[in-house]
Amino acid sequence: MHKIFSHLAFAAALAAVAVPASAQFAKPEDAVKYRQSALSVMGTHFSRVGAMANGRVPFDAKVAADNAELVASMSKLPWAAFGPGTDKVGNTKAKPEVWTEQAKYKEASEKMMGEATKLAAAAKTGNLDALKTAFGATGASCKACHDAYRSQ
Ligand code: ASC
Repeated sequence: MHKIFSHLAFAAALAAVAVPASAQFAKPEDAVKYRQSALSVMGTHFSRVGAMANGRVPFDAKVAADNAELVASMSKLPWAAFGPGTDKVGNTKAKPEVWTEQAKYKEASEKMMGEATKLAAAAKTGNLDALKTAFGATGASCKACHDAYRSQ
């Protein structure tokens, strides 16, 4: 009996590893909600960095670094939720090109993750000019992806 359970547990573990990222969501709607939520949280923290980069709030190196770190972490999350079958779901603004131009789309997402990582590194230096430069580059990578892959 015990042995059967351990076999079952092993089979379940193998299945979990083999399941593609897109199938980690119970419903396609859940994937859309997840990616929109991740992008929204990322945007919130990016805006807090931007407020300092643009001089709207006083520069606080610790706050900038904490927020930039969150941007870099959050930037890794949305992509697994753009799986097959999540293209015409709910209120998604994702364009068909996400799925028809997979290589270019992946490149754009990787560009954004790279810029977000650089933003976190720049914020850690405590140098406001470095933060401004990295903020601009990160924002441009957000915009490039939105222009190509998000409808108005
Ligand atoms: C933000 C945000 C984006 C980007 C983009 C940059 O703060 O939420 O999507 O910056 O607007 O152009």
